Amino acid sequence: MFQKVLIANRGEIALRVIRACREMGIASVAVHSTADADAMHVRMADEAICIGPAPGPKSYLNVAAIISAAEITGADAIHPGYGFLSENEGFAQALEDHGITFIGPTAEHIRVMGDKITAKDTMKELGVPCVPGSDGGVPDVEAALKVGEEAGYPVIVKATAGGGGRGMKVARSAEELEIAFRTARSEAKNAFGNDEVYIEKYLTTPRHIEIQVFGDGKGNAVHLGERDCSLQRRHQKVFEEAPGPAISPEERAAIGKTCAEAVAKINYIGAGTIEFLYEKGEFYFIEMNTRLQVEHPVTEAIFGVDLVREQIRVAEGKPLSFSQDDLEINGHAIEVRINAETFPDFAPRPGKITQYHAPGGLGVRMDSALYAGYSIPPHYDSLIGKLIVHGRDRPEALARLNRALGELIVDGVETTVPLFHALLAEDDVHSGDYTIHWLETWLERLQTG
Ligand code: MV4
Repeated sequence: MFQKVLIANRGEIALRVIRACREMGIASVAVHSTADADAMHVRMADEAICIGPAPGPKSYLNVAAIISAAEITGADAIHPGYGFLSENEGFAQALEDHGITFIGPTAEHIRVMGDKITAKDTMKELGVPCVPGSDGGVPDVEAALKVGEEAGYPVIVKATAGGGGRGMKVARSAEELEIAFRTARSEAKNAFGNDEVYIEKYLTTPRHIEIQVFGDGKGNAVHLGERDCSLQRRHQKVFEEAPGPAISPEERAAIGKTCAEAVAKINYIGAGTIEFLYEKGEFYFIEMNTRLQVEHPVTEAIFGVDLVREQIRVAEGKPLSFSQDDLEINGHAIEVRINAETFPDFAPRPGKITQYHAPGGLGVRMDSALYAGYSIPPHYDSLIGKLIVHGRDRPEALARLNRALGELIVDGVETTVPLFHALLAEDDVHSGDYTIHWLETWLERLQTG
């Protein structure tokens, strides 16, 4: 049992973890930068400790300062939230070395999945369907052209140290591939200090479907279905839902089973997300995220489980509180990410919140660390809240989203709420008929009139 958990994060996700701790009778420690002294997570935690100046690398990414804070406050474990140190192998290892529990997977699993080639090799070995392409890293242009020839164009060159859309180049012909290969290499060298790249067949019209998995670290694992996160801009998701409107119960059961068995086999512990491209009825693995994701609440809504509580339980060495057979989907959930940004150009707009009112009522959850009088600092990402709605079916969830957006008041800064009102006026959003390219194409059309 943990007596005290330190949360190495800020904003809404820090509140999310503090809430789970409180329900479990565990004391919480907030850490914060000097810019966040007045932040809600500092107020809501049982204790708070300043770990450094405003810039992320000096505070929320400062491993030594965070471990010192855990030692000073006597925390047994650290929850990393998402972003920051959540998928940092060195941090997980450092905690292990200091006898502090990392609430997440092992350093080894973070390492394997962080390198996209070893992740894909591992998944292939475990029977998870992958995108056809090179067998591991591609050493030179000649080898690249051979892969292009065999897979057929278009292909995509990806950096093994990349992920989340960083370090990718599409090539539509052998001529383009020569250039794409060289640029991808040199950009990867510059960005990640690792120039290894691999090549895949480029899928032109896929959906982004991700499977939520959960392991106990002792060879048992379950899946909690999929989320459809196809509506995104520049690799930033804006609208996520569960279940996926394009996925049948049979497809869900089959890919879910494959994923749960895969992570069980490697003794995976905690929450994980296996990302796929989905096209013409087939799933193709692309990456695995070894953290709790921003959009986890849509899965919580339809399954009625607390994923952070389960993360803490398995980190304590306890079993999951449910089995696969206990997990049944109830209705439909949608999350929209509300950013302090202009619409339609998405320029960040930090500033002082003069009024704030969260929507409520049946099937509405607002995860946010905002309050009236709070000043959004300019140093961090612009997510200021997640609105999650749950209904008996997709049309009910969409109607509830529209209603809840109408109740939300955020004054003092611009937000992306107008984006969601505009999206809710689109037939394609109501039919669920979109690919990963829909949103950017739609935004281009908006901008050019
Ligand atoms: C792809 C792809 C098409 N074919 N791989 C982008 C993020 C990274 N996780 C993988 N990405 C893609 N990989 C193949 N073989 C298209 C994308 C992609 C994408 C994927 C998911 C969500 C949004 C996307 C937007 C552009 C490209």
